[in-house]
Amino acid sequence: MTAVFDCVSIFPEMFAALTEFGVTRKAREAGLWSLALWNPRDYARNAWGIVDDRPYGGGPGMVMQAAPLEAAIHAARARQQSAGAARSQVVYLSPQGAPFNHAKVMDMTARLMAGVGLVLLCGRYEGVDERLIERVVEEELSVGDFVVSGGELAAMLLMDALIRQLPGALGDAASAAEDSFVSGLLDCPHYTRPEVYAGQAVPEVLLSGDHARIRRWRLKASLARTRKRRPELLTQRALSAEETQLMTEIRLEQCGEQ
Ligand code: 9WO
Repeated sequence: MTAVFDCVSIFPEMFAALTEFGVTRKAREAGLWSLALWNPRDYARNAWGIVDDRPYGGGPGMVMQAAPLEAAIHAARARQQSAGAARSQVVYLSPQGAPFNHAKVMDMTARLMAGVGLVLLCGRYEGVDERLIERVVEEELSVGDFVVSGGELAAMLLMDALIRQLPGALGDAASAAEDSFVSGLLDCPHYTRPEVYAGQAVPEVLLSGDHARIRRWRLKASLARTRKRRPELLTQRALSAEETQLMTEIRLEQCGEQ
């Protein structure tokens, strides 16, 4: 089943970043996902395609009006039905949303594969009239604690994360199941040729051909990195007996460094 995406945006050309490049382009060409774009300007009831107005209560900037957005979302939902979606879910990307993380990626991918189309609403200016959000938005999501110029980059980031999970999206060599965060840990360092670069050698174990030792070294490197950079990930996750032993080694080694 094709994953069905629709985006509502005043800058539909931005989505070429997904449709024209890399893994996401190949996956679309293979029919794993489809995308249609809906410009609220085409649904404005004025001759100039104006879809924003001044905020009630005053202040700087402009707010996107509800009506043209609702009309564009309505058109998107209709397209999703004809593309084979059983139902649609409308998501608004904003810094006020719930955190988008790996658990959400897996959840939303499962829903896409079960035939739930995603309509992504991309705001611009200072945001969207709250009444539109109350009427049609089922989920508000944030991709990080920062503000950018509009919701498009966040929508593309979300879509990319879901698309690479679709079966067949990554080649045989790569697998989304091997990704960082599937294990709940940060990824280990990677090396390729040459063996010595700028006087720095590749860790000897990676040249040994001893797959058991290599696996253990990588797991230890992942644990050490996670402990150093994202310790909260370790408190949210149980450790196996092997991981507990590696953590003990890491603590002893890092005490020696200080
Ligand atoms: C613009 C602005 C201008 C003057 C004064 C205050 C202002 N606030 C904003 C603003 O927050 N604009 C947002 C732009 C409105 C919603 C769409 N935009 C957006 C989405 N920026 N960043 C996101 C986003 C989405 C998901 N995850 C992280 C950030």
